[in-house]
Amino acid sequence: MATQLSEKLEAIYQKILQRNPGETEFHQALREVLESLGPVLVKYPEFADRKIIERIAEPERQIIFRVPWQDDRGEVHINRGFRVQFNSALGPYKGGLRFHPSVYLGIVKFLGFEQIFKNALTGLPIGGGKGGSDFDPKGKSDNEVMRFCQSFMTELWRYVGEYTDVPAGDIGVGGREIGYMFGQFKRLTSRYEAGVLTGKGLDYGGSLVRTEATGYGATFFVDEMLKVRKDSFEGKRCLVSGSGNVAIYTIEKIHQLGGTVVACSDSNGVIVDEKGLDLALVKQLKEVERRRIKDYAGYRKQARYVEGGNIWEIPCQVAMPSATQNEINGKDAALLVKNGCVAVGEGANMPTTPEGIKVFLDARIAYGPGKAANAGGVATSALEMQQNATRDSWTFEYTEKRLGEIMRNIHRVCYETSEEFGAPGNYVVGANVAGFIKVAKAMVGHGLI
Ligand code: NDP
Ligand code: 2IT
Repeated sequence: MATQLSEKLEAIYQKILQRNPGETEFHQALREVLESLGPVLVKYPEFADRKIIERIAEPERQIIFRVPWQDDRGEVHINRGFRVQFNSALGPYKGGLRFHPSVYLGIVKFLGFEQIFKNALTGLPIGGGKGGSDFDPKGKSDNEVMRFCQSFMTELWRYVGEYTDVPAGDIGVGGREIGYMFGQFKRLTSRYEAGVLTGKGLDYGGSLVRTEATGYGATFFVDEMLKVRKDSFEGKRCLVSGSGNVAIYTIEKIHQLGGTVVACSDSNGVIVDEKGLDLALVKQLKEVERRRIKDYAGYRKQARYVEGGNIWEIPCQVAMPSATQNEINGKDAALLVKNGCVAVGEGANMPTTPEGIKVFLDARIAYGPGKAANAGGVATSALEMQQNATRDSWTFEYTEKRLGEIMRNIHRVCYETSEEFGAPGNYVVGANVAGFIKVAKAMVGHGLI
């Protein structure tokens, strides 16, 4: 099913695979980028001469560590912590931390690898990195989460800092966890270094709009793709998978732009509300009470909960996957297209399998890949770093305006690059090529390091 690579790129790909056995998600993310790079190596032979691809695919540094902690009954648990500092050509390593039982090196590396190009697309001075742990925050008390975060930072603090590596949130890591990690960093270092983490609380150096940024940004990106097609969100029936941070603010912005989100989900099932999701209720259940999305059905008569359901079977015009990797396979993609879906914007990282991507591209619907569409989160993290560096804090309106400009710019760069490289309207090619060239040029400039 995968697109052919040139002989040279195939050889590079095979060699990287052999060096990194078993890291299937990393292999998938790598292959997707390589499939876009053929024409880049023709235009820039110096990238091949200097082995830029081989260097980009090898993280600059990888840290794996033990994270011991005690639960509320005093039982001892051991988790594994990761930080992969992938590429610092454009700035300090930047990228989130994921706490989820599925986390292992292959997941952290796929996320870190994509982060390099995503961060380049923002136009802001940030390199790429990612980290996390196989810790499962579900069902843990507040005190257990705090003890875990403190233990995690007790090792991580040596490797992070506003000029070296700036982590943030991702799945399972939100404002609460960032707060506990910031507190422990401050305690261990005796430094109030606000710029060491982003996604902080608004009381201590966080930025307005960071909470909303990924979902808002992804929706802005889809809005731009629709504009190219002389279309808009107005009156559109939409699906948003997941019910976490990205999903919630995607729903909010879609509703502000005149669309209606009729379903969301979690790893257990799907909530369908044909009248449009009641976002205040979703926020109360998920953000305030930390409950499951299933409980929504108990408060809205017309809503139904489908345990184990597949959200992509519901007809829609716009789909915004906002849960996790590989949540849309080839069959799901074909069903979406068949049911009249005209635009897909990825709030999640790599939510569509290679087979699914092929279906969207062949059908020529507007398809915005994660590394472009969800870049609003990390871009607003970079705005938080700017505010911290100048000890300033901006208004919501100003910060959202900056986010909107950044997303429009990313869309424009991806679109123009897709045209320049012979694949007009293919945002996968646009994002991969534009992101790669920016990083590659900086690496050439830095010499062989
Ligand atoms: P949250 O932890 O807030 O929410 C995650 C949501 O996705 C939950 O509803 C969760 O359901 C669901 N989910 C997670 N893992 C799985 C799984 N293996 N199978 C099915 N459902 C799953 O995370 P975010 O909203 O922050 O992240 C969502 C996606 O967006 C991720 O891909 C992340 O990498 C990406 N992203 C996040 C950014 C951010 O700023 N937070 C920025 C850019 C991208 P359940 O509760 O059942 O696990
Ligand atoms: O995948 C992502 O871009 C994030 N989880 C956000 C990273 C960040 O540093 O804000």
